[in-house]
Amino acid sequence: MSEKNYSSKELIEIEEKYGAHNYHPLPVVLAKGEGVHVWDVEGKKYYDFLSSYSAVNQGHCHPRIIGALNDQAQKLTLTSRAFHNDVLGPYEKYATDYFGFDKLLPMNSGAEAVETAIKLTRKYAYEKRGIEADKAVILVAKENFHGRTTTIVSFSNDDNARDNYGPYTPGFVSIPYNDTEALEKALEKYTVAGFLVEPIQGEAGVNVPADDYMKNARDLCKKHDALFIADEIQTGIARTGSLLAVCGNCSCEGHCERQPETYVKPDVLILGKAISGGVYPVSAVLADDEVMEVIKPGQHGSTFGGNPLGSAVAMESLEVVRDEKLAQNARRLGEIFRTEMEAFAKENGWVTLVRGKGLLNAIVINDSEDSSTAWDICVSLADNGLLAKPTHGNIIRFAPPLVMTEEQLRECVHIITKTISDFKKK
Ligand code: IF1
Repeated sequence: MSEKNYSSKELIEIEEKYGAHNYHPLPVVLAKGEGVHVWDVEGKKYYDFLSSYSAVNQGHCHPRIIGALNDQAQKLTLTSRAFHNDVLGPYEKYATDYFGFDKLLPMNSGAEAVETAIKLTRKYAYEKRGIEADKAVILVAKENFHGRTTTIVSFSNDDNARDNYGPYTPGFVSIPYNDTEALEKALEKYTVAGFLVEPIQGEAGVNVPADDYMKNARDLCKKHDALFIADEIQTGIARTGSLLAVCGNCSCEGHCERQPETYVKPDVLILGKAISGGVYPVSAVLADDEVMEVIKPGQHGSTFGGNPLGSAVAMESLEVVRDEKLAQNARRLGEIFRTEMEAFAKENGWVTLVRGKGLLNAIVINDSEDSSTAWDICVSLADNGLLAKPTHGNIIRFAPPLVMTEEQLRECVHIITKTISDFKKK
């Protein structure tokens, strides 16, 4: 097919006509990515401050990860699990050592991994704890985002993600986020199989809980024999300044040292996105044998889960995180970002709050949730060469690739603060 050089405008029109309208993207059409930068069809260069929702922590098209993709793609891409392949075992060994668990169950999308964790948790409750069939409850936090399957949206309280997809899957109880007392009460009231929670709520607007929330949740779950399930699909892989957000404030050397005093080890760890550097869909559920062994042959799986191409890409993506000390860089640059933005918020009427951890941050815009101000500011940011997007209404998330330098970060802070200073409400 001849590659006509469509303009951004033409490409948006083609998508509009032939594609489902399940997204409302900013009017930017990207054609190239390298490190912290992306370029649109017309060649305009941008800083990427979304990182594909924290899937591109290692930077766009990282040469080592692309190299791993290309090498494996020349050999073997998919075998299904009907047979073994020579990459899956080494990947499982590498990743379970990397994160400190006995076993890994490989899947593809984040939602698939969350669904896997739900099935694992329920099966463990019935077969190991003797909970009555179909009576297991999984606790979830209000304002959660765990994906978009029918079961997952069954426990979402975001109407846009949930409406008109019923009938909904039962067996989930919502409790307030960052509320240890509410968690304890629910654990006492219900037959709880597990508590599924994001260490920081990304989509809800980068809600950072109290420092001891994860540890308290871990301890309460242990006390009630419920599994503590950490969804680190967005917060994991060094994004929040530690290898895992549940690590707390350990002095992570780019590789989880599992500091006993701060490492809050979940019973079930869910990973996705940056585990494969934004190069290929890979997700994973990690747990120790006591939990993982409830799944026997034929009881769970997927065509692409554990394929050699994704496994090779994931190993290299994780190695890059460790070699380039991306957790430390995220922690250091995140502190600079919040300090600079907090100083700006003091003198500018548009920014009411700055919050985040590592390089997962957000600002709250001083306008109503249903106003278009946050969106309009993001359009102006794009005009000024920086890509970001609002989460809910008046909150703008800022999450650049973790390979950013301090000089680049300071340049981006300048772009953000100047854009907001010059912003005039329409
Ligand atoms: C969209 C949100 C972010 C996630 C957590 C599981 C998943 C996600 C903590 C599911 C995915 C993505 C999905 C994407 C936009 C983005 C997102 F806005 F939807 F909520 F990041 F905050 N757990 N998040 O963040 O993983 O199946 O997508 O691989 O659906 O619009 P997935």
